[in-house]
Amino acid sequence: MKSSILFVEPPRNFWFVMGEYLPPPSSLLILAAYVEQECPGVDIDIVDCQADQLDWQGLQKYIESTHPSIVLTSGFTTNTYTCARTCEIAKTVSEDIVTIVGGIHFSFTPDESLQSFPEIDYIVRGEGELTVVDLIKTLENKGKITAVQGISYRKNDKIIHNPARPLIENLDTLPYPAYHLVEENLKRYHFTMMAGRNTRYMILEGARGCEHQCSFCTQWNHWGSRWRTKSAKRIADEIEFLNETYGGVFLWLADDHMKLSARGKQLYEELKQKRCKDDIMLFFQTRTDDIAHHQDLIGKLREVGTYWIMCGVENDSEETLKEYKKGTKTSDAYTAMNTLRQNDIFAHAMFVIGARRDTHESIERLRQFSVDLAPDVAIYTTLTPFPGTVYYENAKKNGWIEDTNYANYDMAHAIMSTESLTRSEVQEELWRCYRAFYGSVTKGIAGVLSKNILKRTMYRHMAGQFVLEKLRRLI
Ligand code: B12
Ligand code: SF4
Repeated sequence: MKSSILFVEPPRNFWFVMGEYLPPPSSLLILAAYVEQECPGVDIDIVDCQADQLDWQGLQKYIESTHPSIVLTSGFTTNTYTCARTCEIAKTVSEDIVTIVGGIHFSFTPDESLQSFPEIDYIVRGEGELTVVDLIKTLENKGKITAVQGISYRKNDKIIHNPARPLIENLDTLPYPAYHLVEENLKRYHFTMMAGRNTRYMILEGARGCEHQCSFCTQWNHWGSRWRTKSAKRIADEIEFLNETYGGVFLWLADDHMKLSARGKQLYEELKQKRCKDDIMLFFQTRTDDIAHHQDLIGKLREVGTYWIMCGVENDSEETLKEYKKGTKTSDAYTAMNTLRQNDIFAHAMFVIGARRDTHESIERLRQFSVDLAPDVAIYTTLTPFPGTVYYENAKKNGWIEDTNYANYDMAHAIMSTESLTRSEVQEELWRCYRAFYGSVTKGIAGVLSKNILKRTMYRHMAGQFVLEKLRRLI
């Protein structure tokens, strides 16, 4: 019998730091497109509980009324419990519904997750496309589950991990994300603080993984320490498709690392030929050294719609950067921020506090550094031991993890103390960081009165009671 498949984006808490937004469920759209291509005849549906404003009860009713044979969901660490609850609800509706989860968190915790959540039938580890199609077909044909590479599951109360599946070599073979399955929600997706309430927000993917190995990051490990990219032509075509077919304007490139060195020039050449370059607002993230070493490309990418770039500056201390295995220098951060500003691109810097040797004084130095660096947007985060990171292994071994509630692994909650600061002091330091950057009277007034409407919106959001007050309440 043909399967009917339901991809579920469950009800979730949003990340209050970045204000009001509603993202398209990108991981599910990317997977669904491949399933649709490879499993003709299979009935595929996506329910996005955020966009449809469904709570848990609403989701249950939806599953009851649609009778899927397989329910699939995706999440990273902070979303662990919402994924488990989705599977639990599916099993409440019918024990016969097969539940499948995937994504970074479950890939790194298959034993723990299968033990903690009996409602999960299968975990797809690592890259999802080939594995999930293989699993769906095997379930349909009552084939051998033991032969499906890349999955973990329970059998007779034992947890089985089938061997890993090799990665896809040519990412151009993947279809465009299946936005047609959520077409009625497209008008609802937005990221107010970054692009305005009425600007259509879509996510696409140009590359997977990273060749660097930062100790707090899951991404290089999840993607086998490799950086694979689609061709520049394919990325430009995908951007054009999303813009012309669906009116996508604020386009977020999900790539872990943009790697201008490898494809910045080619992407410029490709986008230069597209009409949509004047309509799009392209966002991507890259390293400070990538910008510092390719300053010439930044102006060019601005010409073809690049509008906002996020960089992991992380810290001012060269020693801490070494501990994080970041491989960048503070001088790269200055060059990167200056280059972005000179080219009229929103300069977004990420900082991390809470390293083992952090003290009140070292965090104060980081605050001063970040103010001096003067990005347009500064986001401060707490060092979070995500499963799959080198930091997690160290922290677990040394007993540093004080909060094991994954819902708090959102980089805004302090999870660990440092050698000299308690967890609550780290939390307070985080609040001080935001207060120093956004709360200063002169800066705040300049921001709130800025000619740039988005800068105004952002400063109102950050400096207004909302973010600072919420962060204060976490102390
Ligand atoms: C876009 C994005 C967002 C968007 C929303 C994304 C969304 N659709 O919900 C926004 C900006 C809102 C966001 C918010 C946050 N994000 Co975010 N985000 C991303 C980003 C850049 C891209 C996500 C994406 O579409 N990836 C592309 C897909 C295809 O990759 P994938 O999810 O890994 O999926 C593949 C496999 O893992 C597998 N798979 C995945 N799910 C499933 C499910 C099934 C059933 C199967 C079979 C397979 C499978 O198959 C897929 C294809 O091969 C990622 C980084 C990244 N490159 O992934 C960070 C990332 C996921 N975010 C992260 C974090 C920490 C957050 C926040 C907590 C805080 C923050 N600092 O931003 C908040 C949390 C919000 C919330 N409560 O959910 C971290 C997660 C770390 C971790 N290990 O938990 C990441 C990895 C960034 C990073 N470098 O650290 N995020
Ligand atoms: S933090 Fe950035 S540079 Fe470091 S490994 Fe992760 S994706 Fe790569």
